[in-house]
Amino acid sequence: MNRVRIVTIVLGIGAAAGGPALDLSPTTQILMENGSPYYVPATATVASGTPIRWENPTPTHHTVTHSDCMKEERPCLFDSGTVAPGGHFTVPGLPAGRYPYHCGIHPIMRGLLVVTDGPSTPSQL
Ligand SMILES: [Cu+2]
Repeated sequence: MNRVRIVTIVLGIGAAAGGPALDLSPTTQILMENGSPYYVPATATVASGTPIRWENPTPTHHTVTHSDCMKEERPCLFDSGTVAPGGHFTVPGLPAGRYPYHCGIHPIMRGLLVVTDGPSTPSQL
């Protein structure tokens, strides 16, 4: 009986910490870093409709801001606002296209999101 109780507790901790059970979704993850290349991977390729999630494990505030949208006369499709240390920002999925983005606080931080047609396109080969 004690063993059963211990297993239950361990599983509970895993779920609360956001363990592997939450990673089953096809969300693409991009990490922010304080050094080059700043966004990892700097160029991420995802299928349209796949959510993209940026994680900020750094001790610094950052943003994920769609670039060049104003001058190309198309709407800016995402702007995270300030993402605090330990925070994250998720875009629920985008139409196919190329989306350069940057950090509004540190303009040297630049990344590129390439969204391909169709859900079956491999994201990494
Ligand atoms: Cu930044």
